[in-house]
Amino acid sequence: MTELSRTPARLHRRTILRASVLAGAGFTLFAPLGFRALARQESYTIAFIQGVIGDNFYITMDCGARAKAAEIGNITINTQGPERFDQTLQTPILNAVVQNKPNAIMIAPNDRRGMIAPIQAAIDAGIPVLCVDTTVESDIQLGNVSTDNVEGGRLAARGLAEAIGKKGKVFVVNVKPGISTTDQREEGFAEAIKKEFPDIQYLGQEYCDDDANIAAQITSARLQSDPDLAGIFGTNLFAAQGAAAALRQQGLQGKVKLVGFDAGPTQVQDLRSGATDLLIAQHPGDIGEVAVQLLDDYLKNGTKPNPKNQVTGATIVTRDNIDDPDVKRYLYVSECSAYELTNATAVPAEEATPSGEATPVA
Ligand code: T6T
Repeated sequence: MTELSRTPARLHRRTILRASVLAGAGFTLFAPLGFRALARQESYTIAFIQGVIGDNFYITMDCGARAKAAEIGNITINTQGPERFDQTLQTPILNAVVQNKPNAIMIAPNDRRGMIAPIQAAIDAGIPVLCVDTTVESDIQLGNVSTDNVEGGRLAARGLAEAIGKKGKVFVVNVKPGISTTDQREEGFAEAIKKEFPDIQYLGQEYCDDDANIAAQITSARLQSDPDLAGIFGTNLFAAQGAAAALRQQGLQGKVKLVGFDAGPTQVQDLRSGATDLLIAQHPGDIGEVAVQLLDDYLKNGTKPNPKNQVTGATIVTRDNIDDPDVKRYLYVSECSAYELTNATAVPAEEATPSGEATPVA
């Protein structure tokens, strides 16, 4: 198994240390709004706004959040999300959530710039906002918990390069410009191909708007225009699922190699059947668990996430390791009865990829 590292004991110690330093400095006087409100309250509500509903990645994250909330006790998680990955659909959902005055919001913003103003409005209304998975190009949020997506893109490049014998044409099916995570995966992929694989020609990316049907159309068109295509990287669940469907339809599964980000049920089937060669499973349940823990620390003690940017792991899934229990536990679920609390922690983002190099841990 290969993972992006996770060694958080130090992080936890730092958090505790910070809390006690603040307490010694008479911190109740200057306690943030969320904390003051909560000191007198026995239970509270966290609103979780997903990037899109019905996506196994966010379903699994929700299960992690709920499992952690149940473990801590007296926390209600209210979950909702837009029908499509679209800031014009997510903004009114966030606005309505703010009207209901939850104690905190965890959100996967649909656009790195477009969601800044709606998030600022929530903060102005006195509600702390933590970004999960995706983020905004701003410092206003309480913190960020996500996969190291640039590194994930590099891992995808290396996996695909191995699969195609380190030579030939490759192409990326991406989601939509402005989504922080998938933009970063493509950046990491492009960078690693350019730096490490001189005999691979990167043909660039096309966007599927988070729609597997469009991803299939894009892939089919590309197979027509470049019949010597060697490999494809699908940057998320729907991009990869659509690319696999196109390869199957054209009888090219196993001939044109496919690496997909995420590990939804259909992607797992595609891996088992040979339409996909490698998956990079994020740990969305861990993201949900860590997010709820960070919000609990903040609401109860006024302790802000420290550092502000924290990352959880990712696991490379192949046909050879998919039934290994340490890998299987990261395949995404469809319902929370299949989810087990991992008591996950995160690492500081800056420690996850020292000097921009890969840090996979066996
Ligand atoms: O890949 C995940 C998530 O990390 C990304 O931000 C959007 O797409 C997914 O939800 C998978 O569909």
